[in-house]
Amino acid sequence: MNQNFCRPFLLFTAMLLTAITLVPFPAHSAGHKPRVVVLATGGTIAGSGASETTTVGYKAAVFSVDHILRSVPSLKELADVRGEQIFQIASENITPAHWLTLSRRVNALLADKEVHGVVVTHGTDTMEETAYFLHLTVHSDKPVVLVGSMRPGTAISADGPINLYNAVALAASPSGAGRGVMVVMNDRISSAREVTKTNTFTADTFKTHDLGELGYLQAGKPYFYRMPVRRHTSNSIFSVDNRESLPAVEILLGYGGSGREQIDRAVAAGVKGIVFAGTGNGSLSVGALAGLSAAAAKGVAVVRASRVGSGIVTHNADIADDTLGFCTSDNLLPQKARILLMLGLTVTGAPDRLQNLFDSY
Ligand code: DAS
Repeated sequence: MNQNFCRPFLLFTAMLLTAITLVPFPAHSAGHKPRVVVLATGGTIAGSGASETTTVGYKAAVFSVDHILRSVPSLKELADVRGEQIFQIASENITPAHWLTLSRRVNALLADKEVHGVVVTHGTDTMEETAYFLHLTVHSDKPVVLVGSMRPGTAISADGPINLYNAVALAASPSGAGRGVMVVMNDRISSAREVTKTNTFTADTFKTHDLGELGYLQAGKPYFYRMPVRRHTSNSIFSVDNRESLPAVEILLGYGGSGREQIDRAVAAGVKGIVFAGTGNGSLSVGALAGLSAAAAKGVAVVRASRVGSGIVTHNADIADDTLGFCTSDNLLPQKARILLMLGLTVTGAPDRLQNLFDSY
């Protein structure tokens, strides 16, 4: 091949190969809908009531994932959806062992380049905890969306179908990537880090105090206005690989008259960490301070949180946290602080390194 022809041809070929490698191919080949996997764990969204007016006193975790998917035929307009029944439980019965299994399955599914996103159907009682555990242990930027319902599918105005439709729409959308694990309920998109259940029975129960939701879903389209700031998913150091259990961490509550008895009992039971949901700014009674100081001296990780529901627990303000070896939860709710502490204890027991985790996740 003569030199005059060879050089331009090689240059063109090199440019073409570069272009092909730089163009991000979608997780689904052109012309096909994004692939979304729905992992079903149970809850009210799979629940069944005695009549169409039974909105409390129904049985959770009855219907299969295939039954739930069939109840929303328009899902197939959004995505290529398939379901897996990973558990079938009311979520008050979820355990760290379930979280480990679920996180490993989500990571395995998202490692498949054909899978665009994952939806987890879940009971509402502990959805905020499962969502946060996945927020800290799923190592992918692809959308992971938790969804449930406050009324069983057998009830009039059941909220499960529209919540599931919205969740699949978000998991199938390009804009759902890179925002960490999200909770979709009642047309709102919330971040796993802050969202919490605030009412025992109403459809609008999931709220994010103070800091607000990430956005909305309307007619199957996500609208975003926020990005999570703290570390999560691909930027998280926590791994569940080869882990069959997590360190035991208890949540204790401060109240009028609370002393050290509950703390001493937890230490005697062998806990590795205590999240103490104190009054106000994580305040401790004299007895609780004595009990937690003794616990920290024995090597139990202590995190001061607050029962208040929003705001920052201030480090080294009224209590000499560094001197006592205490951590503070920043603005994490106690049930979220427990999850971060359980995972933190898989990498360190040093209070200063644990505090760095509470300051960055
Ligand atoms: N028991 C509740 C649960 O499974 C029902 C629900 O709200 O999903 O969390």
